[in-house]
Amino acid sequence: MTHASSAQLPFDGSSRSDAASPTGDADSGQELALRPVDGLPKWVGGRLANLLLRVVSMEENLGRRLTSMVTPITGYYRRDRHVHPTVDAATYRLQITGVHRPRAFSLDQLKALPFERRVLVQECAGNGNHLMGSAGLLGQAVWEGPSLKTVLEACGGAGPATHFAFRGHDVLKVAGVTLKHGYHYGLSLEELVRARALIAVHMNGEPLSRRHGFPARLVVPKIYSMSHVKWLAQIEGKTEEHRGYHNTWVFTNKIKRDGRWVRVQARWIDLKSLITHCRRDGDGWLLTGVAWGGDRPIPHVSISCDGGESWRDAKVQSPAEFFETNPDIELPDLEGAWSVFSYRWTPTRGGKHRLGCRARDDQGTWQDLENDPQVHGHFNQTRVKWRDVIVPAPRS
Ligand SMILES: Nc1nc2c(c(=O)[nH]1)N[C@H]1C(S)=C(S)[C@@H](COP(=O)(O)O)O[C@H]1N2
Ligand SMILES: [Mo]
Repeated sequence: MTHASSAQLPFDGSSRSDAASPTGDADSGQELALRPVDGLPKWVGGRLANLLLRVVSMEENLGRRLTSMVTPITGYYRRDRHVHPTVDAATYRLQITGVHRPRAFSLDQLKALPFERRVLVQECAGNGNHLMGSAGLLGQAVWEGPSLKTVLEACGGAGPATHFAFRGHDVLKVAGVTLKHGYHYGLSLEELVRARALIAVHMNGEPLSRRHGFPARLVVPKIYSMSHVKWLAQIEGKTEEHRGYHNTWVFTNKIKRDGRWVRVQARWIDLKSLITHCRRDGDGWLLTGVAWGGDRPIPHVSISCDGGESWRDAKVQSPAEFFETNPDIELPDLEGAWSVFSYRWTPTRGGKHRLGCRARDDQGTWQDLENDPQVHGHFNQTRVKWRDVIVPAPRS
């Protein structure tokens, strides 16, 4: 159990991704833009799209950063409700209520508990939805901090609590009047145990930045990040489900069951993949990207460069393979981490091509090609994300 060892991690893994390149010269030049086929209309250019996202307090991760095992903090996606509180580390307290022995933790007390060190996909539940198409609301960082289990044990256990609500310090007050209460989200104890949730105080070996929830946030591996409450102020043990607004209304889909549409909450991250780069590689192109599936390892990714008519195998590197080839790094817990993939492509003609990737998990389940017609909503959209590229005429 170390607190500082992750400082040696190759956080800017940009050079790492080339380890997967057959020729190794993928970084040497040209890169083609990958244009989402779904989502915002084409006339909404990249800048305008980013501006529109800012209006709802959302910043996407740039594709560039999503090829390596660890996504750099600068530019890491962000999503919240416009309020970024400045929390004083010296007076910070994390209140735990509704448990066996309710108590408060100072930041130092949290830091004195044994840490876990985990690398995992963090993804907004609305990532890659049909409205936006861009799919940049995800990243993979190294998180460190005490597990929720450790924190609860320091309170003598969960006591009567079967559910927990997590509340943030992002209260909006104007002239002493509360205009907005802090963000809150609830999960059952069973879900939190299954996910092995943690109270993160470090991201990529550094104290959390303000935008990512300084000084402490909840991180729930394999569950969508609406539950990863930033600027964590309170953990409230409850004897029934938390029926907050974000749980009940916001992050929900409608699913058709026995002929009736019922509302269900976004929860576990499903099987997905994304091509993030198309770079010059000798006389062809190197496609690279990431593939993930909650707790399911992804040993296989197929690529189509013709809009789905034919599929070929990509070369996949599992997170374990990546970290094992970096012997100076202490192996983190990798449950819920993505695989990276690469595929060398030599198109026979120039012009527009439609690229897609499709992950298959270790049980043989394939990522969806289409949206399920029995599901309506913006969350957990798993189907293949098509991208158009304009390729220059092949060199002869
Ligand atoms: N306190 C607080 N926590 C929050 C939110 C928020 O608005 N306030 N937004 C949630 C949502 S919807 C997402 S997707 C993640 C984004 O985490 P990030 O901004 O660190 O990437 O934070 C979650 N935690
Ligand atoms: Mo989100």
